[in-house]
Amino acid sequence: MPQNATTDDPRRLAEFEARIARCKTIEPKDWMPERYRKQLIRMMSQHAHSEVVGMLPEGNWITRAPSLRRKMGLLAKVQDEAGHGLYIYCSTETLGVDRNDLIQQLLAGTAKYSSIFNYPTLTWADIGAIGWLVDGAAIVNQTMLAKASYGPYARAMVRICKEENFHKRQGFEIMTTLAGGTREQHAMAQDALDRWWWPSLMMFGPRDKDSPNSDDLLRWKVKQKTNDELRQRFVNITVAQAMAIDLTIPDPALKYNERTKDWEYGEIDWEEFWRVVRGNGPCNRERLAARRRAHDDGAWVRAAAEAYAAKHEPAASVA
Ligand code: BYC
Repeated sequence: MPQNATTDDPRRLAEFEARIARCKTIEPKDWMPERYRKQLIRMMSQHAHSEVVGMLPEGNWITRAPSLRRKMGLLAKVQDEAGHGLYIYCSTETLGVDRNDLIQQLLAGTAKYSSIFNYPTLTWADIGAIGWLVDGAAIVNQTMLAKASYGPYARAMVRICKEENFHKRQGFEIMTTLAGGTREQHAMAQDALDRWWWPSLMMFGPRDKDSPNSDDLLRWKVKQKTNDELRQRFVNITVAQAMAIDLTIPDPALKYNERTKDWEYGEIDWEEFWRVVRGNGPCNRERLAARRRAHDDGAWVRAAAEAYAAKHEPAASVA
């Protein structure tokens, strides 16, 4: 049972759960248990932060993209990620929190964001690997979240998933080109897959038995599938794609199970996962420093926007 279900009015809680059971969305003005609201703020704000921090590893390659076409694709992708952050901050604000407070938590280093963005982008092939694997993992996760019980979050996911599909295709196209190129290019693609494979599996979160939030989220249909179920779905989709472009998944334990039709995979390094989540991954400090710098550099834009709003909003409301 969710932690504070007993402190909520039992009649309202029953109505709320009946609504979810009928697959009706919960909207901002509907009554909701405090625990549901808190879980959503936690998960959605982490998601918004991930989109914004996620711009950094790829942004690093915009000036070094190998052609104008690749540069335009990458620019559009990174800009999309900023948009995703904005949609999700907006939907989180419908739960009664202030976006500035959430951003302050990120800048103070007290908010989480996806572990995956704490790894470095060493070569151009990493841009292919991120689009293919990281956006590929995000699609698997977020297609399910597009059916989440909280309306504003679910609707944001519909649009985001459409854009993520484009991102995945541009990444897979880069990998296909490199894997089919010279011996050096093929090696570059394989090296990127070797470095991004395991962190991509970690994106889905801890094993189900170590996931403290899943009970609440599954019960209230924010999550429709568990962390392990989604991770398995991602592995099944991605192994076939790697084979199609002649790349090898860096997992000697990988094997197909004829009975379950799943690709079974080896043990994830959970120590590495928790190290990165707790702030000690290869790039955690660099990412936060870059976010803080960008926030400071943008102070004049916020001041100008606020001054504009102060000047024009009262007039707009009179009209
Ligand atoms: N990294 O109980 P659990 C993108 C934390 S960006 C860091 O299983 P839950 C893109 C978790 O927060 C897309 N922390 O949690 C952008 C919890 O800590 P707290 C990012 C992680 O919520 C740019 C604790 O571990 N996607 O697509 O049930 C370029 C225990 O975990 C991670 C989303 O944010 C992690 N990987 O499940 C390219 C999707 N995993 O809060 C691409 C939305 C777990 O209790 N989020 N933790 O202190 C979710 O679906 C779920 O929140 C998760 C975790 C599956 C991630």
